[in-house]
Amino acid sequence: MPIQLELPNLDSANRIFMTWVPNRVRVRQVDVQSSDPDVTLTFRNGGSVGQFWFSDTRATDGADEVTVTVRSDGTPAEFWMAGRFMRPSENFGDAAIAVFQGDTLLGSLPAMVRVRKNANTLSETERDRFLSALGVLNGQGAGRFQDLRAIHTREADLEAHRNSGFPPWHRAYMLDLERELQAIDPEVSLHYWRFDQPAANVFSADFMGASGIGRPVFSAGNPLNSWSTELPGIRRTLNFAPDEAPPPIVIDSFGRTEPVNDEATTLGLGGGNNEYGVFRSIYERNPHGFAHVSFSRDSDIGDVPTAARDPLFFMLHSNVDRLWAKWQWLHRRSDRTIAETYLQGGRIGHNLDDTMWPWNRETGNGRPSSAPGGALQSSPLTDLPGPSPTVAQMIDFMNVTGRSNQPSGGDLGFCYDDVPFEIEVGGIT
Ligand SMILES: [Cu+2]
Repeated sequence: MPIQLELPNLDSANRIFMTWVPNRVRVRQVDVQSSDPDVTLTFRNGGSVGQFWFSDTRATDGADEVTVTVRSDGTPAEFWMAGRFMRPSENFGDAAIAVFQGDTLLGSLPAMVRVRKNANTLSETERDRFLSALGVLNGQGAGRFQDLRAIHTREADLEAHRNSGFPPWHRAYMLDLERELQAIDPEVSLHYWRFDQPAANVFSADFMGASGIGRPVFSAGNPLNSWSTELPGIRRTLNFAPDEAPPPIVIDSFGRTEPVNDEATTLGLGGGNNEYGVFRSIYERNPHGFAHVSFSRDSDIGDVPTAARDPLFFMLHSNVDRLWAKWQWLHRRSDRTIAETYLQGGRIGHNLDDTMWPWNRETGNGRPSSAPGGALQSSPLTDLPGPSPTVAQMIDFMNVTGRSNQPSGGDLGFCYDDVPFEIEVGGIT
């Protein structure tokens, strides 16, 4: 009675990776003899750290196990499963799907519940894995990271900023980097820097660098110690102590200041109707812009053409993306057909069905003169959003509307540790 499982979440080495997003699992008997009986199987958590839930249907949440009858005529049984919110993995294999027939364990499939986490709370293993993948990607300045830097330029400023497409464009950009890191080490995620909280572990010599004048200070074994781009090293001076959150930002020549918007403030942006356009215009300036200038003026991260030299930039933008994701979840703003979910930007690249530069490889006609890096890599787990993503495809990144067959999103294979998957009312289940 051989059993075959069909899971959508296998990487190229047949390893299972999941997020909070439910996935359909099909189970069938193969090589069936005419005398074989139907079998009843139970699937449950077999891991110690990463945990799953199981359900008969696509749902927001489920139980610790599911039991299905697998017919001997070869027709598949199916169920749904996802990583259990707040129970992510730290390493591959600390989650597992255990398969039982009655009380007999037939087998256990190692897996990982892989999500983007608060960088300040990572284990040393998670932190070091992230750093070493970054080091490989950068290749002493000669690696694929060059393309990722070359995307974020003055010439491309209006593709990425100052308009409606700012959040989706950067979501694609972060996904591009994360997929490159995962191609090096599939256990890595693009963890985020919560710039509204103290993050002493982030600003340490073993991670993004301890405070220094002009340059952060790294421990000898840190891959960032030998970081190199157009210039050797990273130029960055903190305007705050490493164990403090960034201070208020000076906003005018009179020295008046305005605090960096904290998470609660950001989640409340959008006016009474929680409109995207209102949210975006404030959020792009504060906290996003304010976080960028929480450093002295000669820091790479404070200026568009140099910001992406500093790997902290990507952890800053992972948090900017997380804030949009959390706002979307809180206000049910994942359905592109709801007017408040997105405001058409007018300019090319900022409307729902526009493709985004550089992944669309378009140059000239209002686009920049070159398109470094080219098409978006697919992940071993999904072909979505495809090589040339549209703005709309970035919106429903967890497929909470269940409209993955329409040009509106689909499970893009990443999640945030504190943003749950929740089916939106009115979505298709
Ligand atoms: Cu940017």
